[in-house]
Amino acid sequence: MSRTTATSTTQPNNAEQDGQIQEYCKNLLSILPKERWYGSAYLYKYKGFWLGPNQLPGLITLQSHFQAQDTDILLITTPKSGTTWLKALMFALANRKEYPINQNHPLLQQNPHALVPFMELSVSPEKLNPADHSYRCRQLFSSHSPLRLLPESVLSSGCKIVYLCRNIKDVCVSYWHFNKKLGTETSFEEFFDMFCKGVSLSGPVWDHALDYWKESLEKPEKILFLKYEGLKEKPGFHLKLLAEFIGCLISPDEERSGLVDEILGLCSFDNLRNLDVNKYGRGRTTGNEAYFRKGEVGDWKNYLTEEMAERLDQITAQKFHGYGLNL
Ligand code: PAP
Repeated sequence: MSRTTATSTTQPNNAEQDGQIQEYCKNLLSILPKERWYGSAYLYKYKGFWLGPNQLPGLITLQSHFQAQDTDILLITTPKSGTTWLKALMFALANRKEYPINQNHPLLQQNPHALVPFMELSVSPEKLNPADHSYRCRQLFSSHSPLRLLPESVLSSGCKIVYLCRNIKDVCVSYWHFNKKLGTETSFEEFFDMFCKGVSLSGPVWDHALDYWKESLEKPEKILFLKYEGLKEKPGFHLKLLAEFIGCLISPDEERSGLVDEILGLCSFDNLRNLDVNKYGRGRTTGNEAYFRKGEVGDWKNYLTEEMAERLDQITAQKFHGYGLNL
């Protein structure tokens, strides 16, 4: 099957193969270790990572169907690390010729998740909204996939990966708030405990980041490893770095005309949060407003006790010891 599987439809002649994959995944989910996540949802432990009931079949389907191209760009994050922001920035940056930054920009009418959907959640045709296609950049994909579960062609092709992660304590706090929007009744203490044990979508969050970190050190031309805090601190610098990494440099003319500030302004937390589509629109699982809470660095201080912060810091220090990574 061609790579269009992830962006458009599944070819009919592959229906049988898809049926087999579905059956395989159904059996797999019935035997994998599982943990309660939110509401009636479970996470399933597969090859060391906790995955959702739609995410796992999606990733397995992609492994057999997705053929990455050298020109593809894959945005990978641990959940609640700034995915929405990265999608907005990259959509605006990579598509600036097709969609100049003006009053008609797609980001003013669509949530970034609709413009750059998660590839593992877009593989079945019925989940795709054909209306979105006119906006979709054919090159940009996104995923929460652990490195080891990516389709083989992503690693063997020239496809580039931008990886974004975030301070673990802020991720934990952001995640609990997000799950509350999804309807979880789990207390913060219970959630914190699960998170520390590594149980969160695509978790353990440390293992997710570490695998990409190590790979980025070996292949810096393949993986650009970024931190949310760095993006917040020096957004202009990072936007230019992103442009350079994906091979669409911001020209001196563009720079003089203010492109960097225009993109940053368009994608800023305040601008996106106040758009009607993000205030009142709905995504796959929740209202779009759930993706725009505070957008701050260090909000964990308002939620974690000293002991909790210490516990997370200890796990982080242990997991990253000797690798030169700090979150
Ligand atoms: P996802 O992985 O489920 O898609 P993601 O976008 O990573 O979610 O997480 C949302 C976080 O990014 C929120 O953080 P908070 O809970 O600490 O507030 C959200 O506020 C923040 N965020 C969303 N958009 C932006 C933006 N444009 N700039 C900075 N932060 C943002």
